[in-house]
Amino acid sequence: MIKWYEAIESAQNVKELEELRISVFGKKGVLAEQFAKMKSASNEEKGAIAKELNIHKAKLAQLLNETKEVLATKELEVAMKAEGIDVSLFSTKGTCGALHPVMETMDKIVEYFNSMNFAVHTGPMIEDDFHNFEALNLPKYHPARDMQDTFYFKDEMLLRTHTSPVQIRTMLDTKPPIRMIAPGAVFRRDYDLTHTPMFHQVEGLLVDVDGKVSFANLKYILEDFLKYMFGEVEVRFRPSFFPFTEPSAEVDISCIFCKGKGCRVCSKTGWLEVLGCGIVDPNVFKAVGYEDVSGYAFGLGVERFAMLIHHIGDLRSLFEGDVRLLEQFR
Ligand code: 2NM
Repeated sequence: MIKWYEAIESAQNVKELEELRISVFGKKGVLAEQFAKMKSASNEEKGAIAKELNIHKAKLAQLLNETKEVLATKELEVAMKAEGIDVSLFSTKGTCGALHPVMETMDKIVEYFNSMNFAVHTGPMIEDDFHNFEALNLPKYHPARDMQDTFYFKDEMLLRTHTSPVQIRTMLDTKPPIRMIAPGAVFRRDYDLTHTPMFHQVEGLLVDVDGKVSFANLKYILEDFLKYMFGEVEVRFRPSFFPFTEPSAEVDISCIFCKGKGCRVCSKTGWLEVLGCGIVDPNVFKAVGYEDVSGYAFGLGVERFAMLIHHIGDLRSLFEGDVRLLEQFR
């Protein structure tokens, strides 16, 4: 019997111990065997053997339980060390999102015009013909409508091709004076190296009630804005045409890559086109019922600004949703 005590005491793990338990207490175990032998003993001996065996039985059971507790605790500790998480450990590399460069650029543009007391207005992306075209001095069959390729639904509903319908809605809702910008997504049927069917614009509108809002006012704020966005650049205004403004201009900055010397980005011209603007056409004010007012308006593409600011060569990389682009802007 002594050897079983020793075996239990020297067991290395719970599994080994369980095998020993079966060898001692099992149906064909040592105790069962000893109790069976007892049957052939004399009646006088039986009592003494039974007493001794029962003492062994109780002692072995206690030893098994105690040993099991010790071994199980040891095994748990080992498992916890191996599988556990050290919550006090500092993380060296984590995954983390980032603000998309287009949105970051939009925020910076909005921040500038907020500082100049322009309110932010938004409106629906699904628009009707009146707000997107008619009120903007683009009557049906006007050749200028060909300037945009439009996504149409039925019943003259469409995806807005610019954020100007927000200006129209704001003018219809509120009395002048107005100082507002409309940032948001716009949609055109166009897809190539420099065009995506969805992109973002910020358009601005200022309307005043007395005196004339001048082109000089417009020129001042846009020059100030472009220097805020791009640093010390030259700004030039080129006469242009938009149905909703008269006179109209396109605005260039001196190339921020070659400082105006001429390079691939500016097609050797030394200039980068960044804005469109003008004095609001009287027909636009007529469409919203405004009288005796004057104003200026402007519009820009946010993706183009983001690409210039961050030296992003391919417009489409802004729309692929690849985290490797965003990781560079964390
Ligand atoms: C541009 C260029 C010039 C413009 C005009 C208006 C409105 F609604 F007031 F007539 N909103 N935006 C405008 C003018 C937009 O984007 C290149």
